[in-house]
Amino acid sequence: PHERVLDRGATAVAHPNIALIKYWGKRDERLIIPYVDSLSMTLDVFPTTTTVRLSPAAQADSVTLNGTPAAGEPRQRVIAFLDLVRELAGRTEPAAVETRNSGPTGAGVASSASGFAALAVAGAAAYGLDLDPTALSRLARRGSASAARSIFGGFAICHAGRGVGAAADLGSYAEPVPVPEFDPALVIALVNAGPKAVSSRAAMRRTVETSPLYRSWVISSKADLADMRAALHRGDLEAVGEIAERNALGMHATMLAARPAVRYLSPATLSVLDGVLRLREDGVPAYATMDAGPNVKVLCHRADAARVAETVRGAAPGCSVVTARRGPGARLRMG
Ligand code: 2P0
Repeated sequence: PHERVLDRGATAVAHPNIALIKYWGKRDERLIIPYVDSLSMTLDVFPTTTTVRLSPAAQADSVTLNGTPAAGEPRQRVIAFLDLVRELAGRTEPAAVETRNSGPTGAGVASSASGFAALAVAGAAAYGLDLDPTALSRLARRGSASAARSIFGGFAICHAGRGVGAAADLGSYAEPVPVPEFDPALVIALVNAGPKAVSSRAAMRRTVETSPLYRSWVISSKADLADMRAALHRGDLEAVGEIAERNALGMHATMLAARPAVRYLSPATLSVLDGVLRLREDGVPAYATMDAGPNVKVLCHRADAARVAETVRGAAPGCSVVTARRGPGARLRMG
């Protein structure tokens, strides 16, 4: 089996996840340790497929993103991640990485979550590391904290961990939140699928360093998480949605208060939010969440998804709408 891995490499598929309780801000930038716990739903759309092939004869790693050689920051992040995998595996060979996103890249639809989850699974397999899901999640976190959650399907909680250094690293990983009966829809309104103006990494740093609202959000986020866990276990979509919406708006408020302000929300975002309010006034439970970009994800019952999608389209003409539901965890693709 080892020879086959060398020949054909290892291919993994991972899906993005959307946080209902957000991660925003790192207390350790090198180890990527979040300030807050987060909780997400892994989606069944926009998978990333990544192949890692060892190339012992090459001088350096090569990285291809959607068929084009990667350069600059994205390439550096993949190489730094491979260095970490090699260190864990006690190996030194360079690798060729080929990755494909079926969704938009860098647009606040969690391409780094699916990307680093797929790279963790494929990289570990290619270098012969035998890691359990917890260790894979911890490893994926070193690429992007949100990637720790995409190792798992359905709902997952990512622990921020305690302490510093090795203790923090050990304690910061995701695990499933088993609520098999809870199977809502997430209607994604892509109001702008282009890459974001400010990377979430830079925006988080600025928020932590300059926003007077950041500490309050961290405190309220703890309460939101406790409420969210209870609501999920009850299968209470209205409570889950309400908590997710307030947590996301609070996160954006911390960014708006940063100096200078980080504003990801656009006029089209606000139009969709108005549409979501109208749906609720009409008795349709629908709740919005937004990440590091203007796109809106609307949580609703699956039976209401078509109505929600129609409202969203009307609110932001020209946007593309994709309806997702809970999806699978990251896995190796055989053959
Ligand atoms: C999340 N986001 O919980 C939050 C909410 C965006 C808003 O995680 O710096 O790509 O690589 O750890 O995970 C996006 O940031 O950031 C993100 P890094 P990541 O989904």
